Amino acid sequence: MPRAELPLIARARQHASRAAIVAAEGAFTYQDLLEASGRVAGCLLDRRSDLAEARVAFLAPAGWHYVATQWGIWRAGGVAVPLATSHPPAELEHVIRDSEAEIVVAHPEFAETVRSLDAVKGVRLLRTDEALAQPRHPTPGTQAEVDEGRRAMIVYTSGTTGKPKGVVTTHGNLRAQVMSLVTAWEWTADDAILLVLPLHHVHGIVNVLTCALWAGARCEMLARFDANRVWSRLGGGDLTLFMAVPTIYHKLIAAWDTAPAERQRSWSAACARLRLMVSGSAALPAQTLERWKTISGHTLLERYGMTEIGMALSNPVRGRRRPGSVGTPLPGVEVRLVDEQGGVVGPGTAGEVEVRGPGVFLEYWRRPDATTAAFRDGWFRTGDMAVLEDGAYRLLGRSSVDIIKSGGYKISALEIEEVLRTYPAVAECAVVGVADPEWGEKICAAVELRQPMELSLAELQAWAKERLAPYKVPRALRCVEALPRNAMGKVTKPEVAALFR
Ligand code: MLC
Ligand code: AMP
Repeated sequence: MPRAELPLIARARQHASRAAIVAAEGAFTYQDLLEASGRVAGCLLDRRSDLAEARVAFLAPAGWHYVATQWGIWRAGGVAVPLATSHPPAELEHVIRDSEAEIVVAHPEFAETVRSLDAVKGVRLLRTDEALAQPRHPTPGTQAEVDEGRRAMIVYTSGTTGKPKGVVTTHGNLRAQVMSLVTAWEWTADDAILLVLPLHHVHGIVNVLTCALWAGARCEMLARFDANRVWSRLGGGDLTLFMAVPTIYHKLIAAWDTAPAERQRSWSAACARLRLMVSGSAALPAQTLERWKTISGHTLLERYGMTEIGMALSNPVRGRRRPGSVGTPLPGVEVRLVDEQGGVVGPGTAGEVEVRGPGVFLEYWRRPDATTAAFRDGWFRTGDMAVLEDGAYRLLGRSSVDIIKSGGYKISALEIEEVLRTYPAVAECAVVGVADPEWGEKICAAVELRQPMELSLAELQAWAKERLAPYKVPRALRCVEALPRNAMGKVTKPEVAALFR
């Protein structure tokens, strides 16, 4: 047995013959995963004994190669930096450069995309199929000795300052985040979950994939969300858990509505056999909650979390789930509400949510000032406003108008504005999120044009698609002579939003 094995790996040995992953590539046991990730680790190490926290960026669709690579990076002592399959080159370049990746691993489907990036010059490039095919590392330790305090992962997330920042979590942070959810949501090795979320954010990585593998459960992975495929798997009747963002439930409801009556009945009956269905990453509209209950028999369990902290608040698995509430602190998580001066406020008074506990991240990568600013007396400042009512928290929105949530993705209005300002016809612009029943918020851009130039939404979208992830591309455009401004000349976002209503 190798020394100081990570708990996730050590636990997998106890479930060796059980099914771990079902994906496009086939079905794989925990033993398969241990062997494959050992081969990847050996390949990454390439005769070194420890990657010593070198960053390894990897780009693979949700599936077998993704998981074997992620575990291989961890076992080799590297820091896993997941890249988004939906991102255009400009965004991939930012993550690879900012994380100072030493190695980039790409699934064959994405090998060409990665090879053509400027950011990979001088970086070691590998293909997942090559890494997985390597013979076992000759020494008994196919892994480095990894202390739990070491960095494990960097996930990029948008903030109020321009480009996305890298959120660094240690192995200990990840373990705390996972154990909290495994306890609260009563995960066992008999669970089976369908993963439909992207694997460059914590909802998919931690709540679904890593919790499942920690518990010895089965994780079935779809490379991308497709409402009819999801329904047909939910209809299979052998899953126990499902987790998604509100937009996905909205899309599943729309697909159910258009299905023939007989299929609706069989989907609904099979869905009712799951033991738990969870919603999070954005506010769950009351209407979605109600419709889903009628269709599936499930009152969705709504919870609240963030890349920097994992999950913090949750409605109960047993007991009443309150619509509009995100429940109470999860095991091991401390939550308080504070006013603008940092004073703790009591029940019934709105305040900013602050969180403390072993799941809270280590730092923003290479941004010590941002890290310092994100904490107050050891508490992480979320930027979300909430109120405590009858012992449970209700979220009231974000303290910054420049943070948008669309389709469950956190998006910085400032980042989009910076990109749009480089378009030749755009003299000045303001981006806002406008409430939308399907997406939560829709990205809308108001633009002052350079005269006599013109701009249509289709032109702007075609141009933006090359530079921004699909969910950051504006969905509505208003060309205005002058953006609304206050007496100080600052653009007033509520008035900009009013242009789209
Ligand atoms: C895509 N489209 C959008 C859009 N995104 N339109 C409006 N707003 C958006 N945000 C459009 C596309 O342009 C395209 O249009 C069509 O929708 C289909 O695009 P797609 O990319 O194929 O979309 P789809 O796969 O259906 O994506 C929807 C989704 C996806 C909900 C499955 O957004 C998703 O996976 N979201 C989950 C994000 C997530 O995991 N967040 C968690 C972050 S962690 P056209 O015209 O070209 O057809 C976190 C912490 C926590 O938040 O608490 O969990
Ligand atoms: P991210 O930075 O992508 O991890 O997104 C975290 C943000 O998602 C939080 O700060 C909240 O604003 C939002 N969020 C997560 N869960 C919920 C929820 N249940 N209701 C409302 N907002 C949520």
